[in-house]
Parts: sequence; C-alpha cells; structure tokens
Amino acid sequence: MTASAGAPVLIGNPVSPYVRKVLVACALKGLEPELDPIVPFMGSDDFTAVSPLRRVPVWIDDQVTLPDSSAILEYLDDRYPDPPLKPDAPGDRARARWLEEYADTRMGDVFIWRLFYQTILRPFVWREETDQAVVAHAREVEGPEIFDYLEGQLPAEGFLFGRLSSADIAIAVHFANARWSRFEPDPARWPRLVAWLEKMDRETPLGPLNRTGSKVLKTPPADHRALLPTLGLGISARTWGGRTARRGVFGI
Ligand SMILES: N[C@@H](CCC(=O)N[C@@H](CS)C(=O)NCC(=O)O)C(=O)O
Repeated sequence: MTASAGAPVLIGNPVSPYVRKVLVACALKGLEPELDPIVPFMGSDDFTAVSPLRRVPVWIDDQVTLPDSSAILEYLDDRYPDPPLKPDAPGDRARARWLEEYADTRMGDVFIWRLFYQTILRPFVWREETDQAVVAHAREVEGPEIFDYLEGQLPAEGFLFGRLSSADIAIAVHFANARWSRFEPDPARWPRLVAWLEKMDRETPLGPLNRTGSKVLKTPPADHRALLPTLGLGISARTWGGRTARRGVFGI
C-alpha cells in the first residue's frame, strides 16, 4: 500500500531512537516528512496493515510503505543519494551495515527493552512496576559491555568512517533514551565514546532532535500533535494511532 502523493509520512514520535534515526537522515537529505507521532503500543487496527510487527517507524510515500528504520535509510539513500549515508569502500560499507545491525538489535535490547522500557514505558503505559533486577543488570553488566565494544570500534577522533554514516546515526540515537533512563557512559572509562557522542550532538541534526524528543517525552500524548509544529516538524492529516495500548507481536 502506498499512501501519499504529497509529502512522505513518517509514523512514530521522536522519543523513539529509530524514529530519530530516520529524522536525522531526512534532515541531512533535506526531506521534510509529515509525522504521525503515535506512541508505541498505541497503534489502531489500521496500523497492523502498514507495520505487521506493530512497530515504529513506518515510512509511507508515493513508492513504498516501509516499517523498519534500516530499510528506510537504505531506501532514502538509493532515492536521494546526496549526501550518502554509507562510506565508499566495500569493507567500510560492510562494517557500517554490521554496526547499524548491532545498534538496532543489541543496543535496542539493552537501552530500549531493558532500561527505557522498564523505567519509563512499563510504569507509564502499562501501569506495572519496574523490574529492578533487569535494570540493575543492564546498568552494571550489559550497558558497560556495549560501551567497551563501541570504545574499541571508534576512531581516536572524528566519525566512524571519516564522514558521517548510518552507523554513527544508528548507534548514537540510543544514548538519549539511555540518558532519559538515567544511564550515561563515564568519560573517564570510555573517553572515545563520550567525545564522539559530544561531536554527534554538536555537529549533526541529532542534537536538536534529541532535544525535541526530550520535550515530547515531557508532554502528554494528547498534546503531541500540537507540540511538534512548534518544534519545526510537520504533522500528517491522517493518524494510525488508537485509543488503547496493546501488547506488541513479541508479547512485550
Ligand atoms: N528494527 C526496528 C525496531 C523498531 C522498534 O523496536 N520500535 C519500537 C519503538 S522504539 C516499537 O515500535 N515498539 C513497539 C512494539 O514492539 O510493540 C527498526 O529499526 O525500525
């Protein structure tokens, strides 16, 4: 199904790291999608038709409906190649794909499904108690393992592959959600990681988008559609949002 002959639509709100990932790519390429800022788990019945896993982001334009951030970035890079989001050399391109996959899956597991889910979504969406053992394990074991791995992958300075790439974006987006869950890398233990994060915040569209996400997080969902245009983001006429939360297809 393709929906819009006009501006592309991006379903999802900027609190989601995967939605910010797509918004960073759009900002770099000069694209201005209209947002349908639904809260995860709050999609309508129609949402399943565009996102069979009932996850955001979903990109809808005159050519495709795509329910996955990496597929969306590949598509945007094919259709709007300037500036490219992948490095040039085959080895670098392969490593960029791997790091993006690592960010989407493992960093998503730990920073979204353990920390952010347990500390913010679980109490506020499901009215359930945080599982403190899960949070402690993420903070003490799993998060530091991720930081160690990234510290070994990052260069002494600059972006991962010289110019900014989809791998930098996919990794960096998770850190705002970790920070909102009160978890940040210590610069004394992970100096490259922290210096690179500061560069991402300072020199790429991620910095302003993280601040947008932070404002959305502090705003009741009913007011998100009114808030986002005041922060420079367009809103779609149609919504795929529903009135009640329902468990995702993975049972979370
Ligand atoms: N691999 C997907 C992951 C997307 C994802 O996990 N989105 C979360 C929000 S941050 C979601 O929609 N969760 C609701 C659910 O799983 O039911 C991507 O890269 O787009």
